[in-house]
Amino acid sequence: MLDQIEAKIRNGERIDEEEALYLLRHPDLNRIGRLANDVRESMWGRRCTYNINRHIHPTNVCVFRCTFCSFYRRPGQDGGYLVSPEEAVERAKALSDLGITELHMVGGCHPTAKTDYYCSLYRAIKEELPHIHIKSLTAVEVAWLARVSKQSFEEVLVRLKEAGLDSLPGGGAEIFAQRVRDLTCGGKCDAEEWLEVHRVAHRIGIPTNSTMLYGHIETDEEIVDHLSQLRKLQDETGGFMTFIPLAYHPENNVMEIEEGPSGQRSLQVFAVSRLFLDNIPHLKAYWVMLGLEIAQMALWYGADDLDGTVVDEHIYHDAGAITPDVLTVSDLRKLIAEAERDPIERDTLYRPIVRDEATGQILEIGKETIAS
Ligand code: V47
Repeated sequence: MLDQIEAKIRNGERIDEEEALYLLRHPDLNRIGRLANDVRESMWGRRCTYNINRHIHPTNVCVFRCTFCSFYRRPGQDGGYLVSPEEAVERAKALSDLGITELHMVGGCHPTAKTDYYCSLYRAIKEELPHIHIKSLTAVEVAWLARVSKQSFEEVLVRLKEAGLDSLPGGGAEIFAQRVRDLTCGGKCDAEEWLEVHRVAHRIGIPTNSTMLYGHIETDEEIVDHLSQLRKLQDETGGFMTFIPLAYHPENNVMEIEEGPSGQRSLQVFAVSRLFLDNIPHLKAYWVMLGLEIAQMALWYGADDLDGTVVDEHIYHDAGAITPDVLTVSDLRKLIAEAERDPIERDTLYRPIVRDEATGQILEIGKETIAS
């Protein structure tokens, strides 16, 4: 069967769910990786993009109790916070001389922070730093805002976009299967709502990312079902820029799983994702979760992008990630070059960025998204 699947892929034909499942379970990881790498190279050659970004978590207070989450505080619990727009601007400004092009802002579903709060946050940031791309709010947070603000997804997203929101990150997707959601994140938005938020975002011109949290209680079938639902929506809208498999981190939470996924499993998930998601242009290796070594290897198993310089990340570091909490641009470039790939800085929309080597100032942002 592997020969047949390989022939199909080399012919440019789409593989189906059963074939993806077969690849996910096949012991010959290197052959599957080779195939994924050939697909990746046919799209991107030797290029590996990265971006210069910073994370801000506007709040860690959350009404939901996801068992894998080590980051949230219950409403009223010690240690909970809600960042003011002024504080967010100060934090972003403190790092803007490092050349960041993107702010990645996600957090908890706060009981009282409504759409207005996020609009003020984005307006304050854009007023001081108009060139910064704001990638913010997972679909779960958008669905929550719609609920507490008593607005439709579209109303919420239109207002946020007018205030400065540029794109949505891919978080909150976890695993779409309701069995897993009931056991890990019951109550928060389900697959249908997650997909609907992204569908609406795409329709009104907000590009988005997609993720999958793997390596905990999910089955292989549930992984393939997750990929399949993303592929279907992408066929419909074309609005996903990238897919990011997120490796589960086991510490400081109530999920009774002692270990995250092995390196072998992570590389197989990357390779199958590249082969199955033939309509999502980019596959991102998020080094914070994968660890630097597996992230570097993933560049040979389908990934074409390494995120990012990432300062001040808490969701995974609170869950026990032992990766550094910042990589400099030269660290990132070295990691990519050591893997025999060509490092290219990009903005959030995957447009190549050219900088003055001496000053670090941006000289040019490519007009076109890096396209296959
Ligand atoms: O949805 C939470 C995950 C996600 C744990 O779009 C955990 O560019 C592992 O989606 N172990 C949020 N994962 C982060 C996210 C993301 C990250 C980087 C880039 C982008 C992008 C998006 O973090 C959550 C959840 O799936 N998460 N807890 C944990 N213990």
